[in-house]
Amino acid sequence: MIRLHHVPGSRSMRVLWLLEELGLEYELKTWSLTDGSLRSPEFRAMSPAGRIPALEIDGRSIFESGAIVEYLAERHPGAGLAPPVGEASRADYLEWVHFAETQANILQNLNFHHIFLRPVEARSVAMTKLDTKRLEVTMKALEAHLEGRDWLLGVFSAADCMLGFNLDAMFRFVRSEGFPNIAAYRARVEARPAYARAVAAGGASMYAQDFYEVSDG
Ligand SMILES: N[C@@H](CCC(=O)N[C@@H](CS)C(=O)NCC(=O)O)C(=O)O
Repeated sequence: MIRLHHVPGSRSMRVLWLLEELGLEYELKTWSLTDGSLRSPEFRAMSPAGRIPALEIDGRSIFESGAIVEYLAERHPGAGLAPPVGEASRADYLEWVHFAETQANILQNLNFHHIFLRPVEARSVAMTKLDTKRLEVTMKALEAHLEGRDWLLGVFSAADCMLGFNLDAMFRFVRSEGFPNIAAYRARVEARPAYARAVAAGGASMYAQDFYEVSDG
């Protein structure tokens, strides 16, 4: 039995998408980010920081989306979604798996700045501008890396499941002009049948606006 602990539009989408790419059977248990249930002993037994996702698999639970994605890809070597240990492209793969989380942390900050933090007066324009700049730096790096590549490693890999999750958020905080390679990459992600199945099963984006301007306060 594989059970994914999930919140729509959250990092559990990475795992859900990879489960679909691998053609595995799974159950979804959906939680809320706002009702306090992630702080419950039941959930913290699976994910000690009270964060989504957690995956029940092989008689235990695993937390941290990157760890889960790496574990699943390695558990199914025949799918070819992770370069084997010792192969040259393994370092590239690990870099992009972890880069995705660096970028997701900035996106998470921007979600707080623009959407979640209450009261609104508690939001900081300076921090919002700083995080928007920091996001732009990661997007420029990604844009340059995708030049001449369809996927992060050239061929599709589990690193794309890690980074592909971020795509829904990126252009809500930084305008898409100047990022044609990222826009084309996003179209390739959305055209994958497994991605479409994951979105259908897991619920769509949490964003109510296409773009969030940085207000001058
Ligand atoms: N590095 C962790 C981050 C997990 C994380 O922050 N998840 C968010 C949802 S995308 C969450 O559970 N937030 C609840 C909270 O911060 O209380 C991972 O990749 O799994």
